[in-house]
Amino acid sequence: MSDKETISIEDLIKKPEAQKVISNINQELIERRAYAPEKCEVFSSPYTALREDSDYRFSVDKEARKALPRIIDNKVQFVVGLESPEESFKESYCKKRNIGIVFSGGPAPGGHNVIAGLFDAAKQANPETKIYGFLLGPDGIIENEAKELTESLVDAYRNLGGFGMIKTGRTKIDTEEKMALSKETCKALQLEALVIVGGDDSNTNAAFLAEEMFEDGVQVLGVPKTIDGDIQVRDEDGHVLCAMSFGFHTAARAFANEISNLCTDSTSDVKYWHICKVMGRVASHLALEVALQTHANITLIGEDLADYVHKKRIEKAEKEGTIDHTAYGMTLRHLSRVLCEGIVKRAAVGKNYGVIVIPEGVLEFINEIRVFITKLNVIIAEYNEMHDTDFHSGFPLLIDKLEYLRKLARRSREDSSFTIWNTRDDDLFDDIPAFFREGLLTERDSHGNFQFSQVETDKVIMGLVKDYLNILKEQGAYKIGIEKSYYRKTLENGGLDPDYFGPILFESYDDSGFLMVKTSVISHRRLQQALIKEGAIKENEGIPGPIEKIFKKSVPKFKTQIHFYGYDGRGSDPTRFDCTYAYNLGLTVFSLIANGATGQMAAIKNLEKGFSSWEPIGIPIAPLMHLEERKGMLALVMEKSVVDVNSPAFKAVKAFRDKWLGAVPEKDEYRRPGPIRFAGKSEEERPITLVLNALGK
Ligand code: FBP
Repeated sequence: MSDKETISIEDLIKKPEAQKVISNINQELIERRAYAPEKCEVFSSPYTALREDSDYRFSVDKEARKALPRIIDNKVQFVVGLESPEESFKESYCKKRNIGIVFSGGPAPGGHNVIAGLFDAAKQANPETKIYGFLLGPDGIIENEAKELTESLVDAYRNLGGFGMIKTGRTKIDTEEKMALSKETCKALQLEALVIVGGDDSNTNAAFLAEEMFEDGVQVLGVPKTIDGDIQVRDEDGHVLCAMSFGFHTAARAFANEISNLCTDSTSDVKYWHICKVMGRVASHLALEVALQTHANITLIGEDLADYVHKKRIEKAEKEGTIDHTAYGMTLRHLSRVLCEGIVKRAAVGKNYGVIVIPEGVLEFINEIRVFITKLNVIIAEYNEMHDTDFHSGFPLLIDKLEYLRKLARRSREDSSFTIWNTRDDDLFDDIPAFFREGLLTERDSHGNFQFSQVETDKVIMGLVKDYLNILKEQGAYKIGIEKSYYRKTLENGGLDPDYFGPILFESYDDSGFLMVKTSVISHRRLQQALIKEGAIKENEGIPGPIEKIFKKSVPKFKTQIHFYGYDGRGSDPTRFDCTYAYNLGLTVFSLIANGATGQMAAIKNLEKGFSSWEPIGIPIAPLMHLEERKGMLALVMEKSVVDVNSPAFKAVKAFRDKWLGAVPEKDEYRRPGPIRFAGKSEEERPITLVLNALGK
């Protein structure tokens, strides 16, 4: 095409076809916005009521009873449909209300549907009802930064990921001043109810606000949100009330899609180990689901490492009449050995590549690291309390922070009652690579949590793995197995007799598919010596070309590519499961509000079963609280749920460990979940973890 025939860019972008492809309103967006999630059966009734069920029992922490007396005796409530209630009920159900809603903590796919469900139910009950969205998380409540949510705004975000409509933040309403300001905001907006969509810390906040505003008549409700999947509620008798928070399925599916693509690339390019760190601040639920979705070669589960018991050490200690505390839980060194074992086994069948999934919070489950994190949490919190500047402003550089720790270690030598940081701690800390020390000293979030996403966990673990693989290489234990047919062909093509050289070169020159070069042959020189010793070549004679080729092929290079899956999956558009789940949570929360509940968390019981079995409920938050270390002190927080190593889902992953490692000549057993599809039959119904846990009961 000549220049004269080219149309100007201005004219090009005016063309309707060009506008269509450039527009940010694409077909996927149109379909998502138009999709109406199914409603649980109870919501087909014009009204809903709450039925209390005292059969679900909780063991209540006495501190929680003391701190939350007004809501501690709340019961589990089931939402039930009502066709034609009394007039007085209708009046109170349908009265005009002002309701506030806030997102708190990290984004989770489905959040906009919680708003949409609440909005639809509230407007259906009374079109005059106003829903206010607090901006930028709890700060919006404290500073009264809110906007009234309109139909067009809600419609623009239906079934879409992120928390873009009102944004989010991590501030905790944890001081009298912040609490007073929050109360003022609720008063100024004449709120009847406040909905907090958040994780364990945010639901903890919801409980304290519910208690505080009980007398003012402001109802406060929580909604279980977090991609980490660590809000799972059971009662004391093990009945599952909330199997999973919303957002988990989407994030896991997004990570799994990416990781399964790496499995494909890895088996094609056959030169990299892909190291995939996946989010989940502490619990390894996401890693577990990714393992089930992808069958990656190795998946670490933090809770499993903590559960490890070194039997030999225990037996030895028993014989000596002592207790070996170090025998419980896996050390970082041991973990690196376990990984190396898998890598070496795959290499032996010619697979010097693969995919490893590492949960973001895995270090929390490694004893020695956990101790450092806890100690440093206390040190940082104490410093912040005693000084005008916070620890990180006081010591902006690593070198200053280390000097402060050294000072503490010196103090421990002079004062035996000072035990938080002693010389041994300081020495052990010194042995850790600088980047990791910096990571461990990183700023805590507003809830006092250690920020695992800021630490290069993978680098720490893989550093140790690389070091040990080098040792194994020197010992001749880490080698790439050579396919026997390839070996034969190479030697025959070079005019050499494979059966003559085979026993000289290989560990056992039998009929197996893969041959391992002898462990003693660890270098070119050693190979030459072995050939001379066996009379295959003369002194000073070079190594025959085909033998050299085979030897080179057997020497592994350990090459890695590091990936982090977190923010990307967190920002994905929700799966159909999360769209439906979150929308029904929104409907549930309105039902709780309209029926006067407070201090409850909306949930859907039977999430692990088919949609027709889903039951919207309210779970009392206060009885779920227990004491946990935060900012160096014990604080009441909602209990996080970690992976249960006795759960069917975990046991399934364990049972398939060897198979998925794929240390066999055959093809790897990878599973391809495919991308998140919103429509169509191929979209799976719910997380595999839930399916297996339900089937295993
Ligand atoms: P929530 O518990 O608030 O849902 O956040 C979870 C999470 O996505 C973790 O997986 C991750 O460790 C953390 O947030 C990252 O925090 P940030 O967004 O502050 O970097």
